[in-house]
Amino acid sequence: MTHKVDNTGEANYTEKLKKIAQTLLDWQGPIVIISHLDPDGDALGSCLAFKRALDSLGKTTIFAMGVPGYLKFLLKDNEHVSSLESLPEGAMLAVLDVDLGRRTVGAPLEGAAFTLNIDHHGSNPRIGDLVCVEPGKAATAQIVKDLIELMPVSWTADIATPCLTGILTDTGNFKYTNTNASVLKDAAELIEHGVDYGFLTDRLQWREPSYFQMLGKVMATVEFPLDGLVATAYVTPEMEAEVGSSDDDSNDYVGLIRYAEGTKVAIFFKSREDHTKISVRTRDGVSAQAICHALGGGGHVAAAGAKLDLLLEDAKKAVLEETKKELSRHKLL
Ligand SMILES: [Mn+2]
Repeated sequence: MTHKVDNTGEANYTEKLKKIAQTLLDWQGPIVIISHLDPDGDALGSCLAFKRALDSLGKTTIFAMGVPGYLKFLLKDNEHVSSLESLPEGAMLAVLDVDLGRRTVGAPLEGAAFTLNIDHHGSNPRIGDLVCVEPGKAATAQIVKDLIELMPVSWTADIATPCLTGILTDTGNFKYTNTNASVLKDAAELIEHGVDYGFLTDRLQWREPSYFQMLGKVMATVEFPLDGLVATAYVTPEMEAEVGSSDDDSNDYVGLIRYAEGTKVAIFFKSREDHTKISVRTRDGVSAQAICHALGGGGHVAAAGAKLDLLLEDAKKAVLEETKKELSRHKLL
């Protein structure tokens, strides 16, 4: 991979996107499209809209992602491969919704003739030949929409649907505080491009019946430590084995417990054999990013995550310690 850092900045977002659009239009080789570990609706939606737009221009694209079951309905046959062993000769590598770092999956970064990175995470280190990071956007799919509009692409429902999926996912169906007028305007325009909105929002909520059995078990673990300012819940492999539930990150338990009245921080622990993953949600300026960054993870102010090389009980202690610091910083404790 190239270790070039794109220092041209975000001074002019549209100029940067125009440069990306022209580079894509001029590119004659294959374009490999990948995203992050545990892909969500924005990872898939951004990549798929980007791919379909480029395909409509006659470009050769390869989309590599291990798509979780609940999102597979968005894909057509033979539209993706789960992963690539190596990049084809002369390929551009397009990395969406994540930086060119350790959480990138789908294909190796080595051997790319050119690297393109489009993302909305402020913590992105801007590595790559051409990088557009716009933290002001609620979803990478919004950036992809702006990019598509700078290319001679005719919008279709097939392109607009995954694009809107990314926006829906990263705004929690327009519930999170990152929902603003530009998000709703982009969504409205995508619906005008033919998205079957009623179908899409319904279908995106479908979960396997085992999810609802697991929900009961997870909710039985809820606790409210640190003077009730924090809501926690967890899942263990034993609980999953009992209901035969799959681990595909579709289970937004943290999104449910974050609505416990009086809480500023919600933390969900996913216990694994030799590590624990956490998802953190916050409100009122308390930073999930600060909590997770201190633990080796990252994300946004209101939503972040980390992977800790600790078992559940030790992970709980470590995370609550960082949470306590962050709450103290805001004079809430
Ligand atoms: Mn995203």
